[in-house]
Amino acid sequence: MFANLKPLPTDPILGLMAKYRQDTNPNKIDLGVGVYKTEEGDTPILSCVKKAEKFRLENETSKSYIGLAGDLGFCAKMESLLLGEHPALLANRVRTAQAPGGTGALRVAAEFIAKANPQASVWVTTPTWANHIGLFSAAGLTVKEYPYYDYENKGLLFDEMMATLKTVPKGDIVLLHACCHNPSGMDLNAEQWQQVADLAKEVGFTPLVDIAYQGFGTSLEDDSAGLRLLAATVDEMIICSSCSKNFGLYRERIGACSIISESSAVADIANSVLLSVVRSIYSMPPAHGATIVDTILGSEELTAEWHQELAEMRNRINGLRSTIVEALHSRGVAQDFSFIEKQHGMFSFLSITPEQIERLQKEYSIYIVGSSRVNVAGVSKANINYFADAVATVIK
Ligand code: PLP
Ligand code: TYF
Repeated sequence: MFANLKPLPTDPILGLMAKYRQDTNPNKIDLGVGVYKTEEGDTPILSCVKKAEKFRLENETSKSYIGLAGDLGFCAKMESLLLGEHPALLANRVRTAQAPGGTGALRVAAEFIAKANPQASVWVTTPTWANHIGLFSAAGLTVKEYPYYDYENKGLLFDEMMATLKTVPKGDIVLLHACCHNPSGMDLNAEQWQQVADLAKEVGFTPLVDIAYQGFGTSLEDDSAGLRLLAATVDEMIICSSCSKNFGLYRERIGACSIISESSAVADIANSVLLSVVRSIYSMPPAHGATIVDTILGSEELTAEWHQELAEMRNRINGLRSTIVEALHSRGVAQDFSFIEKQHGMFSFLSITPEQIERLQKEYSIYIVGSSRVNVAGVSKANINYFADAVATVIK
């Protein structure tokens, strides 16, 4: 039976990661997979995480199951982190299930949507994180796209986006990136978020917000402002969050799927469906990541330390954006790269050709995703000149 299987392509981003690891060039630079890196090129464990782990190791009393929704303390703290003191929370309209990473949360959301409305299409930005398409398709949902990134002007196709969203049938899902859009780095501003929220209310589509980089853009509050605005306008919404980046907990696989319903009574029904979905996929989520986040957010001291460590990561990324623009422009390149400074999070498109990307990899061991997406955090003082010289050479 297995002999009948056809081989499938691997994830190009993860494939690039493997290729980089095999490269023996001492000057190699990894600007591929979206993982934060320090000036030294490491992805260390946050100090607040180390402390929380130590505390848990000493104080954990049981390894018994934690239940379908996971760690309830974690779930409540995530709701506050995402929504603040939001009317939807005060009205008891939000239910959250801990999930194995943001990806797990998205897959749970996909199955939840398939139960609520199997005919629903999920609308995603052009372009979007490639996994979005696979995750929703795997749940049997149709994935459609709406215009988003303006490749030519390195901004947003906001009018085109709104024109398409106006045509979305009632009951469909529109996926929005809360901040630090992957792969373009282009985010909606507050006014645009309000327009999208008003349109959702008018047209009747359900927003699904993917928030995988809260705190990496401008601040924890600002990065969730659009999401909060949406939740204040519409009756129903889904939020898929991830602690991989902002807590640096990538391999612990920790995230959450939150459902906002029109009333507390409907929220209870939605919750029963959400938990039944969880049970049919993995029964219960792993505990470790949730206990770490719960411990940090439950301690004023550790929360303060986390805010500081998060700000360090964010400031480094934003500083590198300016460094890259300066380094390229100082080499007299004809292309204008100033857009990199206007974008947020770890990613931007360099907007160079596939041939130039290939030359960077073959001749310089600089690894960039085929779409020209770079992970800004992979640049450092030690490699910026090598990187800028190489880019300037291949785009001449
Ligand atoms: N959503 C987006 C847009 C992402 O870039 C990522 C990437 O890591 C995720 C969700 C999920 O991340 P994870 O499953 O590692 O928590
Ligand atoms: O886009 C990225 O690089 C991150 C990490 O299958 C990632 O979101 C990439 C691919 C993948 C899982 C995570």
